[in-house]
Parts: sequence; structure tokens; C-alpha cells
Amino acid sequence: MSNYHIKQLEEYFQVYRKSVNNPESFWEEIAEEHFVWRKKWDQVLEWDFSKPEVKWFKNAKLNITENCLDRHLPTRGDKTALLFEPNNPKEEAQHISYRKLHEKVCQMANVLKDHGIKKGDRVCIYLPMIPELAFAVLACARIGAVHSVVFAGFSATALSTRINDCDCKMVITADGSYRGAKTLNLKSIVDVALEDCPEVKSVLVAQRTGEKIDMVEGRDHWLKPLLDKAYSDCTAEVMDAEDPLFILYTSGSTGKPKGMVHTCAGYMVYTAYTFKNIFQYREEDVYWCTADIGWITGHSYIVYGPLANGATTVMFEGVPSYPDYGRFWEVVQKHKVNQFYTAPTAIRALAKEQLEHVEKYDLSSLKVLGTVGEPINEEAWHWYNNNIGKKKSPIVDTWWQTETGGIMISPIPYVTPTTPTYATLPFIGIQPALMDEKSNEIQGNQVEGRLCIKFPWPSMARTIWGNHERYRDTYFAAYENKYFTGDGALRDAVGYYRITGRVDDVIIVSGHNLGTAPIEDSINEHPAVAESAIVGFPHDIKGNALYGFVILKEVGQSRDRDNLRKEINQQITEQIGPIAKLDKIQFVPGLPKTRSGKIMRRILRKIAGKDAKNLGDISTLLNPEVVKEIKDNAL
Ligand code: 7RM
Repeated sequence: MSNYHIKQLEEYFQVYRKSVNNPESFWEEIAEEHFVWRKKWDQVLEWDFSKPEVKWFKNAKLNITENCLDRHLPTRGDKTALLFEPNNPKEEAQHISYRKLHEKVCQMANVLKDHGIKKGDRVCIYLPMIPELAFAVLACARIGAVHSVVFAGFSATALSTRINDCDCKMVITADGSYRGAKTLNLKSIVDVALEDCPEVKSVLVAQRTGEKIDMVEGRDHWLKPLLDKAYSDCTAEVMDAEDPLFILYTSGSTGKPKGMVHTCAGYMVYTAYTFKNIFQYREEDVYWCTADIGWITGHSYIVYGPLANGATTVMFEGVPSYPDYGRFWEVVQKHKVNQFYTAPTAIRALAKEQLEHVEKYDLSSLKVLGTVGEPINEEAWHWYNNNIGKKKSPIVDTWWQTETGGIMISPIPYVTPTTPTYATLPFIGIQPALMDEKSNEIQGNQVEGRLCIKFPWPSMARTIWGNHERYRDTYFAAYENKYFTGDGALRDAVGYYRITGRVDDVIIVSGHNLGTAPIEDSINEHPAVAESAIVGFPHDIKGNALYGFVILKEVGQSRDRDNLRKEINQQITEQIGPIAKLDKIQFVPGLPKTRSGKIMRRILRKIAGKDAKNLGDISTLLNPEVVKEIKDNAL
């Protein structure tokens, strides 16, 4: 019996039990029946969380693009694979068939090869949401190069850090990008970044906005003429199951961003299987995930998961507010979207606007609504359910991480009864555990603790690029023999999970993970700043916004405070990106610290969140007197 497509709750429980009681035979069956392999595995799973080492489908050989493209050609050659919806609604959408996509990917792969890119080389992709981004990602996978997509909203400094961390040889970018009414000159950002990246030998430039840019002789090449003359067939590189497929950076609570490494076979199997079930995708459906491919959601659920299922996946270049707040719904109507997947921050932003923006459009095609990226508050959940789903489309609140590669806890629509704000049940094969303060697993229901996963799943990240020790310390050191997620969660009376949020120093702003450390580093580089600490505070639309507590140096004391605030945010914009700008900046004489010198963010969080009545015991602080001062002058 194939367990590939789950349609009933009883079936879910039965398949779940099977996946937990006998994970190897379960995943073997899924892998065998639904994918094409150049060679099958010798062993399904080998693992040891103490090292940590995880291998799925050991010694199997495959190429993920043969699964996403070639195998569909006989049956789905003319079916739309990629449906590109441009920023400007007046520009025509592009329906790129599986045959066309295969051709484009092969051409791009040949261009990469012509520029000396080989299996194992890292290629940085810094592109807006245009079809070339999907071509580039898949072209890398075609030849076994490791893609590192950097979200095109990141600054030059953030880009160069990521290029250098994994020694990228090539950057693929565009002249510029459209974001609503704005255009951004991407190439000039790349030019600045590359001043610090001596190893980058070539830059391929897609043309999008047509604005004037500088081309460096010998290094920079326009992509179009190269693609046009490239051969449209390219034999797929035979990859080992555990060869790296891509690196994707995520912020840590300390230090530089972590380059999470995902490998070929397990990632493919798990993203495809979750996509099929969690979106209940059927052959004629049009699926749309509004994320950017610069994030894991875009990798797994715009590109790989949908294409591995032969789906039609929408790729949207624009923003929800352009030309007006009805854009999402206009696109849903226009392309008769069946599954729609977005972030709570977007839902909250749209819920603030006039309902006419929604009511103008026919949303009757919708069957499944998804959310991801942060906890969805009850109000937003109901707005989404009432106004977008008209109470007929189940909401799948999907909890997962860059590190997990695929969705981990989520309802299966039309199968799992939903409850607002609950991600509900673990997906097939996922074994969550809640841990208490003493590192014991909490049994039973109606409990709350730190969320761990106690058994490997196929799409888990295998390491942090260049730093396996950090991988172990971050995820496998807190609890023996378990993967620690960094999130807190509760399990209710029926066993449903609700994610309560991060328990570390990562703050999620508008669905983007921001580490406090890099932002503080950036603030501290300002000549007038001595030290700083940032925390999140609740924000209606963004979920969390950033509040900075800044200690000025002597030289800063006499300066105009509003100007300083502007300069600090300018500096953050340049070094990290506008998403990391602070909403509030309070200048303070000191920061509450423990005796070992650790900033007590817990206290600052309460002050920033206007919840400072009960700060708990502050007597153990090094400097309890600053707390009152900070509290009295809070913004
Ligand atoms: C997919 C993605 C991961 C962090 C994660 C959580 C938070 C994500 C949900 C959620 C509550 C959800 N990857 N998170 N999904 N919290 N409910 N449905 O977002 O690496 O960028 O972020 O996001 O804290 O640890 S990510």
C-alpha cells in the first residue's frame, strides 16, 4: 500500500505509527515508489546524534533535477511548472512549462560549466524573484554545484560575509529589482560586496530593470547572450545521497550567520512528501507560496517540493501592497490559485486595510491556506479563515525551520481538525519531545516545555558549513540525544502542539529571523556608541519589532539624539539590511548585567514590552540601579 497521499485522520494515525515504529522501512517505501534513482541505497538510515552524524539513503545516487524536471517530460511536458507573476500587474505573467524549464535549466547549467563551475563548487545567487532565480538554483543542482542563495534584500556587508564564509567562486545577480513602486540597484550592491571577496572570479548578470550599471571587464557577464547560445541539454551530474545540495544562511543568537547545509536525497524525499500532503496537491492545482526563494520556505515549497510533484508553482516578484492592498487576491483570482501559503506578518498587514480589497475578487478557487514563519495570533487566524478562506479552506499552520528543511508540525488539511494558533500534530516521521528545566522529557498532555526532536528525519540539516562543532553545540548539546529547536511549545489536552516562540536570542521580525548579536555589533561600530542591547517587543503587524538600548560614549553625549537614531538605523541598513532597523532607540546610562557580564535581556524585554511591573529578582545583578533609570525613561 502506498502511503504517499494521506486522505483521512485514521490513515494519518496509522501511517504515523508505522513511520515511528519502523522508520527505515517506511521511508524506504516512500523513496522507492515516488522518485527516480540512478542507484538505490545500501542502508536507509545511519545516525548518531552525539557526533552528530546523520545519513539517509546511504550510497544512493541521484540528481534532484531529474526528479523535478526530466521525469515529468513524458507526461507533463506542456504543463506549467513555473507561473511567473511580475511585480507590475500590467506586465504579462509567464507560464513556463516543464519542457521549457528543463531547457532553461540545462542552458544555465552549461553556462555555469563554461565558467569553470564544477561539482562541489559554491555559487552565490543574489537575485530578485524572477524566473532566472529558479533556473539558477536548479542549474547548480543539475551540475552538482552547491547553491547559496542570499535574499536580495540583504546589504553588501551581509552578502560579502556569506560569499566568503563558503568561498563562492561565482555570483549570479541582476541589474536591479522591482519591489512595488521602488527599484533597487542590485548590481551596485554586489560591486561593493565583491571589494571584499577576492575569490569570486565571475559574475553573471540577468537583465531585469534595464538601469545603468557598471560591468567589470573580465569578471562580469550579461546572462542573456550566454544563455541564448548555450546548448539546451545537459546531462545531470550523478550525486551521492549525502552530497551537499545547498547552503542557506540563518542568523544565530551569537556570532556570524550559520550556513546550514542540506543534502540531496533526504531533502528531496521529505520536501516532496510534505508538499503533497500538507497542501493536498492534485494534478490540476495551481499552488502559490508568497515567500522569497531567498528563504528556506522558498527553497522547499516554491522550488523543490512542488516541482518534485510535477506541480504548477507560482513565483511572485512583487509585494502585497502594490499597486494596492488587493494584489494577493487579484493574483489568486487571475491564476485561480488553489493553495495559498503566506506568513502571519503579511496577513496582519492586509487585515489592517479595507476589506474591499478582498471582497473585490473571486477567491472561490482556494482550497488550502497555509501560514509559516512565526506564531499566528488568534485575530489574524480568524481574519484569514473568515475573509480569505470563507470558513471553507482549512488553515495549515506549519511549524518548521531552516534547519529542518521541511515542515515538521502541521495539520493535514481536510484530515486534521484545526484549532486557531495550533500547529497541531507532528507530520509523519517526526517525533517531538518537550523538555523541562532539568533536561527531562515531559510526558503526557497539557504540558509546556522546550521543543526537541528525538529521532532523525530525512531533510534535517547535516552540518553548519565549515563548523561542525558549532552545529553540535547549537543543536545537540542542550539535551542528550535530541535535536533542540530553540523554540518553546505546549501540548494541549488532545496532544496538539502550539509553538510559543523562541527561547534564545533570535527575534522574528515580519517572519525574518534576526540574531541580536550581529545587529548589536553593527550599532556598536557607530563612533558615538559604547554598547548596546536589542530585544523584541510585540508589534501589531511585524509580530515583533526591535527595541535598542544604547549606551553612548562621551563624544556622543552632546549630540542630537534624533540624528543619532537616524545614523544608527542607517548603519544597520547598510550592514545588515532594512529589515533589521530598530523601531525604538533608548539611550541609557548602563545595561543590566549578570556578574559574569551577560546582559539580562529578560529584563530589557519586559521593559520594552511595557510589562515592567514585576521584573523578578534583580538583586543578583551587577548594577541593579540602572534598571529603574531605564524603566523610568522607557519609550
Ligand atoms: C520556515 C521558517 C524558524 C523559526 C522557528 C520558529 C518560527 C516558523 C512557525 C514558527 C510558530 C509557526 N524557517 N516559526 N514557523 N513559530 N508557528 N508555524 O520560518 O528558520 O526562518 O525560522 O520560525 O521560532 O524556530 S526559519
